Amino acid sequence: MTAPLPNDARAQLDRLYEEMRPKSLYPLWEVLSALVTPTPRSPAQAWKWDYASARDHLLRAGDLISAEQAERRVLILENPGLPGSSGITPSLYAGLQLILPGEVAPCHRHSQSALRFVMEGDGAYTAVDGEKAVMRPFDLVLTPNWQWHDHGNHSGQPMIWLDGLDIPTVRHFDASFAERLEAAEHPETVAPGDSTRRYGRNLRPLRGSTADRRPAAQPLFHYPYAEWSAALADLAAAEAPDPVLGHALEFLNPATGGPVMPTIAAHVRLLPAGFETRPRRSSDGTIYVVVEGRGEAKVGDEVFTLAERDLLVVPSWREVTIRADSRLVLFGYSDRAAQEKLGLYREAVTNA
Ligand code: GTQ
Repeated sequence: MTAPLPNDARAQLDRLYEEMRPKSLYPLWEVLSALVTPTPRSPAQAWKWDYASARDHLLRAGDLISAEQAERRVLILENPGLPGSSGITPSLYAGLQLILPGEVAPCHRHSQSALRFVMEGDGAYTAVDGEKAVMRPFDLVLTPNWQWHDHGNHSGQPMIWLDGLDIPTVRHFDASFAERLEAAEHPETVAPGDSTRRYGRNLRPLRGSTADRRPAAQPLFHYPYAEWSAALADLAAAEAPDPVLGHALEFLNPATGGPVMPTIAAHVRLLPAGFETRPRRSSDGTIYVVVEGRGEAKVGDEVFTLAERDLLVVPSWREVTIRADSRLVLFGYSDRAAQEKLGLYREAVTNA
């Protein structure tokens, strides 16, 4: 509502609202401007989690509860602007998962899609439909929706990774289904690394091959650090960085040429030492992991220093500038995959 009402009309309207309330009827004109905003007004806050501190708390939980007891032993990174939601943005979830040597996080599947980004440790695995991906630092591993997955650790060290899921999106649609496999571990269906060998180099099994075992729409689920970091470094050696993004590459689903999963897109960026991005906004609130280096992110009016393994969330449409004090490598994921399908995605570069 724009113009104020005469007092008697106001009083009569208030009486009308009171009478309507028990009938679950409400006046749009009182809330329209908050519902249909000219630009996004995310309740989420920009926030940074210091890895060392989160890790201490996670290891303490590791002394108190086993992965098997917990089903998933994870500390949720909940956005302080979204209390009680378990969301890091209104649409996405993030958590830090710990698997100790000898442990298994039991096999289950659910309608939520998940990615794992390894923070530390070497040699634990995620098995997807019985195929193990052996995980090394900064590898990306997917568990697309409704695929059986268990995690285990036969290495000698604790393993911690970031879980990124579309839990709030699935909740929004009231479309959550989940089930547990009776056995803790899915029987091995194929040798570890099978789908990376078949699909990981821009090739696929010749049609009709019985080895074409993965779902056609989601053949690849392991994107090793060794490969993506080499691609990014080659790019950085060959050309100048994009002024807005730096050197940036998106992880692809080879079946579609699009984002890695239906709801979630993931990418990596390399900012050379001394480089500063131009200010940018986008409608996809984004979660970042600092893979390498030091720098600073300015998000709206807030400044966050960035150090290795820090975790940062930038809400939708908050202006962000990133400065690299040394060579800075970032991993990021967002709901851009879903927004693009829905015709919602937008971005804007501010002229500095
Ligand atoms: O590993 O399947 O952080 O189902 C939250 C829910 C991890 C998992 C989470 C999950 C998982």
